[in-house]
Amino acid sequence: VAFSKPTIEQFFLKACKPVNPLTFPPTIPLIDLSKPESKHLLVKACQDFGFFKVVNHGVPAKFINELESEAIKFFSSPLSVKQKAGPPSPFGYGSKNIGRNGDVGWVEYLLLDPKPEPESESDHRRLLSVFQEHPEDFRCVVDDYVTEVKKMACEILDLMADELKLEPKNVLSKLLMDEQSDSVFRVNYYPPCPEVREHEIDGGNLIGFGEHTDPQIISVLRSNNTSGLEISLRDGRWVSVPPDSDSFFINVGDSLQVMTNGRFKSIKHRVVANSKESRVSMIYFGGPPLNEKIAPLASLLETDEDSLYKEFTWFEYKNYAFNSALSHDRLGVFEKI
Ligand code: GA4
Repeated sequence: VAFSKPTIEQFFLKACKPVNPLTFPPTIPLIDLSKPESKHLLVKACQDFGFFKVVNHGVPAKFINELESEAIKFFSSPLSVKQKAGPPSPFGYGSKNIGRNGDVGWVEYLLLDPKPEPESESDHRRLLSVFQEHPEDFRCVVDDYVTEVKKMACEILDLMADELKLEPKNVLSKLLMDEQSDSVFRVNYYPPCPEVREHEIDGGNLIGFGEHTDPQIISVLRSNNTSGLEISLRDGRWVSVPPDSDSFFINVGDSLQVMTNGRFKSIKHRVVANSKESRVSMIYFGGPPLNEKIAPLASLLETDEDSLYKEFTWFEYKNYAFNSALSHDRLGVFEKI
């Protein structure tokens, strides 16, 4: 075959072919909840990214602002006061140490039970006693916020189920609505980044919260206007998510990835604390009851399509997750070979 040298024009055309501007940087999918027809976009976002932003969400600004100001009040109090609300196992105040497997981040946080059980009441009294003046007010502010955010999470799960033609329609949301639903609420405070050069990543960014996927079904995040959140694309690139305090960010958890037999992706994300401003975020992690079997929904499987995953309950998965390091590829262990 004769080798024909490309002309200089052809060479440049090829070499300078612009990268598709949609792929870099990708635009974060935007879902307008006031338009129910956006359920198609919502499912597409779960398949392509496992992540999207929600506007017209219906959560009253009053609840959001009250929670944010209570959080700032708490995190601004003396360390000795905050420590009275610790340790964060399972609920309470934590600082720098994340989980029980040696992970650290430039972060302080509160882990809260979205619906405290009578048995955990003493834990809660200890936690609330920190809010010396009005402990019950703090609980009310959390309750108001969580109720609304949970409602939104269920609405989103119902839209997904509708678009995927799942039966019954509430097959996903009923897991969060269940009395026994094992959900968590987290408030994070990332103090302004001091001039410390340990725990550095990527030449200069301090890690606030290391890379991980969320083990539950769905996570609903809201932050103030300080940047820091990054999502990982499938090719390994990290993309910074522009903060938007008026919107919510949703991500697919490991359990939803399994329930959709891998159609939806549970997204790897992290927080870098490279800012001079403090970042405050609040996340509702919607999980199923502990005894719930996490398996692909039968109606989603094509004829002859097998589950990609071994059988397990949320209790088993959660146990495994909580005994693993933050960045561990937890779902990998449950994949069929
Ligand atoms: C990530 C999602 C939630 O924040 C969380 C986290 C939990 C914790 O902070 O204790 C874990 C982490 C999260 C997954 C792996 C384990 C457990 C820290 C960690 C190293 C509350 C959750 O449910 O899982």
